[in-house]
Amino acid sequence: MGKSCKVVVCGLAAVGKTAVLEQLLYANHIAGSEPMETLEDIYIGSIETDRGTREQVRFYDTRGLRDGLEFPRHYFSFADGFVLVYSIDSKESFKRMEALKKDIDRYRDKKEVNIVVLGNKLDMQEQRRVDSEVAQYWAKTEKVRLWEVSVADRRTLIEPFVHLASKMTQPQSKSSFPLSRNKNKGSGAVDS
Ligand SMILES: Nc1nc2c(ncn2[C@@H]2O[C@H](COP(=O)(O)OP(=O)(O)O)[C@@H](O)[C@H]2O)c(=O)[nH]1
Ligand SMILES: [Mg+2]
Repeated sequence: MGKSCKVVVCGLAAVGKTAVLEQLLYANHIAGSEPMETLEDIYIGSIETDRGTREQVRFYDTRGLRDGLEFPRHYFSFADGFVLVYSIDSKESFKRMEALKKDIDRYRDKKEVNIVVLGNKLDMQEQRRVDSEVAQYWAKTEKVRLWEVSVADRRTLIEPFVHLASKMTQPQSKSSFPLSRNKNKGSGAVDS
């Protein structure tokens, strides 16, 4: 087992950050269930990378951003990776995600920071406000990978997280996670 990587999960309130983690690690989130506001929770996962190694990852699930709420700067200095989440039914959430990407570029201390972007709630096609191609074009210019995902379809969540874990732990290994979370929550496992 390699070193433990620290991944910060961030984005506008209610885009599904907590739901994504719970569904990825425990497969127990029902999309549309009563939201509970997050302050900060830490989930510990063991992920099998695409090189076949298993890496421990610490996910920091952060408080959802709203108007007037700045993302705490301290996250920028210790994170090895970021999962930026927006919701395809909210242009505002995409804008906030773009702003977070800029802030990461501005404030990060480490040279090597891996970022993946999730456009969540893919199941809500009729409410789509963020065009798929526009989002992918943005990702290309920013040199980040972007996936549209849905908590309602857990399979869509695996690839982005395996990719992130694999990148963060290069050059040694590949990916698979058994994941458990600490801090008064529970524990779980993810097999791809
Ligand atoms: N339809 C749908 N609802 C989702 C999805 N992901 C999350 N949700 C719902 O969106 C709400 C907010 O989710 P939550 O994880 O608390 O958002 P957070 O504030 O970003 O942590 C909850 O009611 C979730 O069930 C998804 O992929 N599809
Ligand atoms: Mg939350």
